[in-house]
Amino acid sequence: MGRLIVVSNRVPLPDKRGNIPAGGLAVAVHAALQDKGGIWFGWSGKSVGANEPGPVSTRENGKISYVLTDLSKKDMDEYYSGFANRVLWPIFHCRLDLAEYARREKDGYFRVNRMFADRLLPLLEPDDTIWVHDYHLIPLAEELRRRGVKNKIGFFLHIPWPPADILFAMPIYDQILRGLSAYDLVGFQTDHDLDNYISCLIREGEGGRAADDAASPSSASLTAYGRDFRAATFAIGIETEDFARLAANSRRTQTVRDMRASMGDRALIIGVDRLDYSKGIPERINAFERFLQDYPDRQGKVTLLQVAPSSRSDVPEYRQMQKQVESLAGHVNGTLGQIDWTPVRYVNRSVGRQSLAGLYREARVGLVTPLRDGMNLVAKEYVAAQNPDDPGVLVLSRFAGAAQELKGAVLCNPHDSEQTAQAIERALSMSPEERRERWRGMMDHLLAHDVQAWCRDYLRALDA
Ligand code: ADQ
Repeated sequence: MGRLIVVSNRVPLPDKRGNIPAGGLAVAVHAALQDKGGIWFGWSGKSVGANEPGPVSTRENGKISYVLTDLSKKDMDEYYSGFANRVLWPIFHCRLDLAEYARREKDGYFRVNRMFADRLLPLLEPDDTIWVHDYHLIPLAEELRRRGVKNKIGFFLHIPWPPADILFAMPIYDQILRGLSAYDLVGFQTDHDLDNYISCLIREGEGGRAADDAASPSSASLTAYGRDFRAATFAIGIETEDFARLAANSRRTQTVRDMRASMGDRALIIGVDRLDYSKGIPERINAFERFLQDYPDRQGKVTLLQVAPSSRSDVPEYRQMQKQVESLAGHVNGTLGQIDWTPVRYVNRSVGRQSLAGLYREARVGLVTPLRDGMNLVAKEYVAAQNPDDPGVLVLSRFAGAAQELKGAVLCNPHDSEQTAQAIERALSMSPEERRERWRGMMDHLLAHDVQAWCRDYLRALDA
C-alpha cells in the first residue's frame, strides 16, 4: 500500500505542539497516517464569503499533511446543516418525521462533494489508498471515478444504515444508494446495517450478493450498478487500555472530588451524550421518573447526572431539544425532589476526558439509551472506566450498535419506560459477583477489539 488519504467532513488537527486531539478515532487514524504517510483532507470548520468556497490551506506534521478547505456560507447551510444533518441524519436514524428535504440543499450536498473531488484530485498519486468517512461524503467516490481515479477507495459509515422502507421515502435515495457502489469496500458498524444495505440493493432491483459470495452475515461480495465491490462490518472501538488508565487515575481530579462530596451515600446513574434526538435523552429522563415512581424506596437515594453539550445548534430541532430536556429535568426535580435531594442533574456542556472517565467510574449505572445509534462509544467508555473489583452496570438500549457486542449489559427498549425502569432497578440491585462477571466479559472484548484493531482490520480488508 502506498500513502493513505483520509477524507472526512471535519479534520481533527493536532495542537501547536503537535499533540493529537484525544478520543479514539482521531488517534487511531493518525497512527495509520503516521505509519504510511499521507493526507487528511476535509473542511476547516470555517465558512468564508457568501457563495464561493475559500482556498485550500495545508499544514504539515511529520509524515502527515492536513489539507483543509473553507466552505462558503451557502455551502455550509446547504451541504452540512441542510442535506447532511436535516435529511441524511434523521433518515438514517429512522426519523422520517424530522427529515426536511429541500432540492436546493440536496444540490449543495452534491456541489460540495464535487468540490472536494476537484480539490483532492491534484493531490493524488497512483498507489494511494483513499479512505472516506461518513454520511457527509457518500457521493465522493463516484465523483472521483468520474474524474478517472482508479485508486482503491474505501468508505466507512459511522451511523446506522436504515431499512429499505425508510430509505426509499427519501427523495433521491437512489443516488445515495448508487453512490456507495463506486467504493471498493463499504464498512458498516454492525451486521444489521450491512443486512439492511444489501436488502435495499435487492429491493431496488440493482444487485445483491455476487454468485461466489460466501453468505457471511459480516461480509459480502456484491455486484450492483454494474460494479463488483465488497461490504463488511467493522465495529468501531475505543482506546480501551488508555481510557481505563485515565479512569483509574481520576480519583483526585476536582470534578470527581466535588461529585463525591455532593453525593454522600447516594448512588450515581450517569448519562453522557451530545444533545441529539437520536440519543433518547427525554425518553431517558421519563424512564428515570418512572423508576422513582415504581420503586419509591429509591427516592432520595439515587441521582441521575445527565451531561449533554449542545450540538448542531443551527438546526432548529436541536435548539428545541435543549428546551425540552431542561423542562423535563425541571419537572422531575419539581415533582419528586426534596430540599436535600435533586433527582436529575443536567449539565449542558462538555467535560474534559479525565473528568469524564472519573465520573463514569463513580457511577453505579451507565444509562445509555439511544433510540438508534451507529455504535455509541459512551457505552464502551463506561465499561472501560470501571473499577475491576467493584464495577458498575451498563444499561444499554438494544438499538445501539454496541448492543451487538456488549453482551454483559442489561438491555432495554428506550421506548418502553416501564421496562427501562426495571432495567435500572435490576442494575442497582445486582450482586457484586454478577457485576464482576458481566464486566469481565465486556472488558475482555473491548481490549481485543479496540480502535487500533478497528483501523487495522479496515485497512487490511481494503488492501486485500
Ligand atoms: P456520536 O453520535 O458523536 O458519534 P458516540 O459514539 O457516543 O456518538 O461518541 C461520542 C463521543 O463524544 C464519546 O467519545 C464521548 O465521550 C464524547 N462525549 C459525548 N458527550 C460528551 C461530554 N459531555 N463531554 C465530553 N465528551 C463527550 C458518531 C455516531 C456513533 C458512533 C461514532 C463513532 O453517531 O454511533 O459510535 O460516531 O463511529
